[in-house]
Amino acid sequence: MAGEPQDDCLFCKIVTGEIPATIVRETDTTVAFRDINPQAPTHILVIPKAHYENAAALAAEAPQLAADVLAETKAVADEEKLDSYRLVFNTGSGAGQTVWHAHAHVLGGRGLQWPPG
Ligand code: D5M
Repeated sequence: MAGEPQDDCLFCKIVTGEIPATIVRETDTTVAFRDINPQAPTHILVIPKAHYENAAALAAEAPQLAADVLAETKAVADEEKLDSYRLVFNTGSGAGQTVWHAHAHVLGGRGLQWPPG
């Protein structure tokens, strides 16, 4: 069922604490933690606790939860004192998505090029 935890999902296991992560913020519906392979001085992932395979599924099936994730990206940016930052939702393997649990990348702390690759 939509939103149910998946046994084989890495980020569901971070939500339950089964896999450790450096958690920086948590709300009733979201968790934010440092990316294990940072691409910028600040690189934090914000995820919904409920399992949706990517941003498209999250937006379609749980729009309020998508809004919660977006609000938490702003809270993370404030805590990290980022004036400028980039939000990335890799959606689909062709866009580089490798973990099939919706997540927003919050990237900042250095100049960022545009367009992205
Ligand atoms: O991004 C998936 C991201 O997830 C990628 O930047 C690495 C990160 N990752 C993978 N495993 C972990 C753990 N265990 N902790 C923290 N971060 C992790 P994607 O957009 O799917 O390519």
